[in-house]
Amino acid sequence: MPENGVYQVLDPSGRLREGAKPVLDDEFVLEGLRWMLLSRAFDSKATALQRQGRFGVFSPVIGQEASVVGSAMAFEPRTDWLVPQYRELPAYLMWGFPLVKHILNLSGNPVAGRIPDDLKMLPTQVSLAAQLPHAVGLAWGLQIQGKEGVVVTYFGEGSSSEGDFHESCNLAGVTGAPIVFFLQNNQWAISTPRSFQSAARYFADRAAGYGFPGRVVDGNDLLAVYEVTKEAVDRARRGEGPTLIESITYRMSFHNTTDNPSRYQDPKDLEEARARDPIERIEAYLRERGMWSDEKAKEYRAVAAQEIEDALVEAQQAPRPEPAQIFENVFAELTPRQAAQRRELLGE
Ligand SMILES: Cc1ncc(C[n+]2csc(CCOP(=O)(O)OP(=O)(O)O)c2C)c(N)n1
Repeated sequence: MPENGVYQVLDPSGRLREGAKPVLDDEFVLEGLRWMLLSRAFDSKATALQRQGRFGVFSPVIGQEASVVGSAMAFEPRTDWLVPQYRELPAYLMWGFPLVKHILNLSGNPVAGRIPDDLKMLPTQVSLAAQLPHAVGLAWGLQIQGKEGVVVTYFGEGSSSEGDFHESCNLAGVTGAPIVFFLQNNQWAISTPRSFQSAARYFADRAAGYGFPGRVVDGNDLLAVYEVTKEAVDRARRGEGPTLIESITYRMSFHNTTDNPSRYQDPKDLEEARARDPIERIEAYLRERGMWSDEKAKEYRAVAAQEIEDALVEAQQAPRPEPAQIFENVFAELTPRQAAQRRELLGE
């Protein structure tokens, strides 16, 4: 159901758009909503802990939960690779990264960020778009080795102005690598608005220049995001190459905990975005189908809060890291300069 070229299944009030037939069964949608609620609850708790000085800087997902969860649901974490940016917490969890490790990492534990060897995901990437060449290399490597698996890489519309984006899409197009480029257009790159990022009508239109399809989806519509991503995953699995998905959403909170959007954001925009809240939309849809109620909403929120509480307690009991562990998991072998720094730290 394209709405001005933007694929939608649900309208902002959660009603099925005319002619739309959802492909996800209710249990699967409920599971998606569970992840979305966990993500929202974690962002709120983590913000409080950051303000108390217990967590370091982080970027919340608030407003983008359908975009992250709906897309992640279309992959198979046992065979597919996740190459994230830094605003996709529910996807890390869906791939199996433990919440307790995420908490430890936010608390400054340098060892906790190590990705367990059995998970097919790369660490978060703060240097914008630097994950994209790695993602393409990974996908091309799978293709060359004849291994199963599709790669998904997440990035923002701001990151798509980096040269790495162009080079990665170009190489992926030429090689036909099994990859889904998932661009989250949340309208902001810190304080830079979308209009300053590109004169193109849609970021997804750029895909034509690389020789593969681009799709535009309402990123606040869980069902639409899932469908569009699933199609792209299926294409890649069939060996038909990459897809660029532009998921149109809105960053409903600060860029990260050091940012104050009231200095540059029109409050009306935020108000409008709140009326399109992805969680309320999918709750309304499920309610209409008799699958959601005030009691269920309370129950799911309580379960999410408990899961976070349990992970926080477990994190508190974890052994404190040793200062020299900051040198671990950076390079296989320390550079001479790092080795010297390590000796200095240890007083050797
Ligand atoms: C190469 C590089 N340049 C600049 C920055 C500083 N920076 C961090 S986040 C950010 C905005 C990113 O916007 P976008 O890609 O749209 O993702 P979002 O944070 O909105 O999810 C910038 C400019 C950086 N981290 N890396």
